[in-house]
Amino acid sequence: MQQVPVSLLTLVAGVLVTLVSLWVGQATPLFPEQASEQAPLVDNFFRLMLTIGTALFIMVEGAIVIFMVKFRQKPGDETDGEPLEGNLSLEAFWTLVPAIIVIILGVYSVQVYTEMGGFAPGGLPEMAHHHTHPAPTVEMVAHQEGAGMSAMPPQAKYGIGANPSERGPADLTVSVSGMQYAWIFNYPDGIISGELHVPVGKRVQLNISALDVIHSFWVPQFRLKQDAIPGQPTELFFVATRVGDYPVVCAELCGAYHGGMRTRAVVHTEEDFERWVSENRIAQAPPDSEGLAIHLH
Ligand SMILES: [Cu+2]
Repeated sequence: MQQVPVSLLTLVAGVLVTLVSLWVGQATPLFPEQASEQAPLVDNFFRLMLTIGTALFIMVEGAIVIFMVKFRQKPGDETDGEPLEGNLSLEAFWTLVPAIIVIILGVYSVQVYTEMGGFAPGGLPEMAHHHTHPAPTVEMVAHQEGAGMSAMPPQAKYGIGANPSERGPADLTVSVSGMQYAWIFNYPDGIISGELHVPVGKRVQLNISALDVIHSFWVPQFRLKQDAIPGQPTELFFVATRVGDYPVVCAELCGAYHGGMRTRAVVHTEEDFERWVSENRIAQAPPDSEGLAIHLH
């Protein structure tokens, strides 16, 4: 019987590895649902990495298994293995391939980050208005908005969406304060809530701050995560695409009850959101809102 040529075997193996890797990358059930415009960008990037990783895994582990079987010690063979020295072309090959993969992934990830909003390069970090207020109040929101409008030098902004030229103006801006162990959301009209409520399909801007230690604002279904840093404002920009109720998780170990630092991000239809705003505006009329702010201390 004639032997199958090695090159043909390699070709078949290559095709199989490619197909299996593509299938694993596309069919992975690892992700929760996509609930923001930004989510598919992140997922596509992750799927590419998973595809490449799967191919490498099969090739490396496959080679180990094949070599274990094919070059195993024969019975009675007590001789040493053949001494092998460097192989320049092989070494160049296994250096070049990972280098190309890393460069491609690097360029792609920057492109995804820019598409999601990126961050504005340069400028000075804004330090004002964050040490004077012990708790997030309506006043604090007003201060932050005021700071944005004054003729101060350009401020470095960190986070997704910090580059306005990439994303345009927001439809809704919410100030988010992280503290041990809760998130407080300040809305326009002086509404204060422990939950994030946003309308579907609208451009939402979150101005994120921390009152004590570093926290991290994370909504897995939005594929967005941003640190909340004391003294250094950060932000997130997103468009929610699915009505629903999603978890907000603190993703930075921030103390003993870090695990309990969770709340909800509720995506409403537009009418629902209007109703939520008007209900809370009535419930939190000025005298009450001060009472609530004091209560939060
Ligand atoms: Cu936290």
